[in-house]
Amino acid sequence: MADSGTADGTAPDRGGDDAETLPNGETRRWWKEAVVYQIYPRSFNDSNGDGVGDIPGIVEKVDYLDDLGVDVVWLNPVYESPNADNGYDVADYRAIMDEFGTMADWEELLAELHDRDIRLVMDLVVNHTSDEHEWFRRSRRSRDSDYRDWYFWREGRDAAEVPWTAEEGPDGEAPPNDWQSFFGGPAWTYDETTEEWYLHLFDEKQPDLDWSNERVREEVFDTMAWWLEKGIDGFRMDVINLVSKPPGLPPIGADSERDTFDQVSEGPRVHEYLREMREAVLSPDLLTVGEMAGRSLSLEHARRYVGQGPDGDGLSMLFHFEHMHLDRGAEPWEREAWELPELKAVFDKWQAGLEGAGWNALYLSNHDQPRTVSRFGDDGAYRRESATLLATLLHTLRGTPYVYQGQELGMTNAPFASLSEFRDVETKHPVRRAIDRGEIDSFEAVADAVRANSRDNARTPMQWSDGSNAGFTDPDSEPWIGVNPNHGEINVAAERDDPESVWHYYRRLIALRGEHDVMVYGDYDPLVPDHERIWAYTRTLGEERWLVVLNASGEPTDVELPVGAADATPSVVIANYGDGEDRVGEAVDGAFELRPWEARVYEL
Ligand code: TEU
Ligand code: CA
Repeated sequence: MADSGTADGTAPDRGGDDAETLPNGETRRWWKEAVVYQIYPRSFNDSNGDGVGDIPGIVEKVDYLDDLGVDVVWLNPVYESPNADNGYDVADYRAIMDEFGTMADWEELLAELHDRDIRLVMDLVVNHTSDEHEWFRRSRRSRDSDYRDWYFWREGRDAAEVPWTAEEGPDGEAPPNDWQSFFGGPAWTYDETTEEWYLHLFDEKQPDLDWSNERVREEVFDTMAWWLEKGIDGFRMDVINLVSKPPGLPPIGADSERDTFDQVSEGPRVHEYLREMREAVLSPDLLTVGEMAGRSLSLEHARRYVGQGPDGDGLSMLFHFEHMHLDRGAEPWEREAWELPELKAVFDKWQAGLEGAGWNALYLSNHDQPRTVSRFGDDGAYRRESATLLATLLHTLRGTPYVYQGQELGMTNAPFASLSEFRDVETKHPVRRAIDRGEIDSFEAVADAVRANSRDNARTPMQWSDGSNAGFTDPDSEPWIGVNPNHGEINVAAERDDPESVWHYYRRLIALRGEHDVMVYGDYDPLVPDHERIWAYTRTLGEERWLVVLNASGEPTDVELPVGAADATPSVVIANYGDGEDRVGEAVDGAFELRPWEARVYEL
């Protein structure tokens, strides 16, 4: 891998583009070979005992990241913010949030990471700002403010003439259209100063920027250039597929199957804006990952987002949400049943769909999602086995794996006992609203589903030790959100001492990626797609061929795989039962049995 910068925070050389081509036509890139570790700073490590994680706290753990072996850190927003949505409401793009530290702390973090060849990717949150951002403050002042058209201001509609209504706002007046905020309620808030409404797809403290205004785009690109100048290695782009609103902001309409996400994602100018961004500030040596929110992203749009040719937008990779929607209903208290073949089909579709066209970002969890092992595995009897099986999946698909803090320990969902224990707007607001409107009886009536869905599962503090507050903050301090009571068993200290732990298994997988091109670049070919328990596939690069076999169930399961192995008794690369030693010399070209949640990777 290329040198990743110097101790003074200088960016790695982005030089000319003479990237190597692999036997199957893939272009070698550092960000394809990397494993990304996502840090949610508020919940990672608190250095000063105020109960809130911070940047000096991350600096204290840089050696931890180095030991784990990750190549990149993606930092959730650390910019100045009133924290209506934990930093996703930015008040100043060029300043660090007081609670998290200073710009000098951030610079130290960058230098310490680069010193260990770990790169830093920052979150770019530019679909909206905070309502406390200077641009919005000015925009709000008068209808003829210079900043008025940086946001969406519209007059209300006559409530008697439109089918939608809102509780807030003057009598007889309805919002400009029927769009709904993703955090519940209308996507519009009435502002008395100028007697108009402004658009916010998320919280009312997150007004949407109007990207059709050229000055907005220039300001965004300048901000990006400013951070690149400081030496960062890329951006994770928050809901970047929502930045082009359809002209006229058309209502969705009553009988439609569409929701607000469908109405605003992949808008008419989104690719134009991203190509402009590419021209202005991006380069193929940066890691750029677009978050493509919603469930309606097509492969056709996806290929354009990550296309590296002149017609592509040039992003390195994207986050789609298809697997994240399998078990979730439309509301935080709604759940859907799902079967393994559906989950496999989502991955098969995206593995094949971007082949030759772009690169996948692979994730099973992040700060917006429940914990991986609780959701796709078994966080009870087979926690270790299922967490390591899911780790095997994450690292052996084609794409760049993203590990969310605590996932490397097999951290689980949390047993939130009442609505007051949640902190997230996406959980609290819609549930309160539904209770007030009589749509649900009480929190208790929907507790299981809300607990299973909530983003707060991912936001409980990182479990460093079995001590009080899990070592996240001082023993006497009050963490901003409760610590999961299972930290006595699940924590960094205990798992580092146990060679069989989830942590050690992650560490081995991460190291393996650095050693085997086939694991990174190899072609992906699914086997037994309809099998209800077994997930199996091969990866092929030139002469090299790997077989991955996963029993994604708590039952011992027989399988016969059509692998056509040249060598019937291949070697085991990695396995989650005793390192697979008991399987050496065992044939894979006939029927064989896997134990509950067993994962094996063979070199054929
Ligand atoms: O997320 C966008 C998004 O689609 C989620 O909020 C979505 O509601 C959730 O994944 C489904 O459970 C991004 C950020 O990651 C999130 O933290 C922010 O709240 C949001 O944008 C607004 O900036
Ligand atoms: Ca702190």
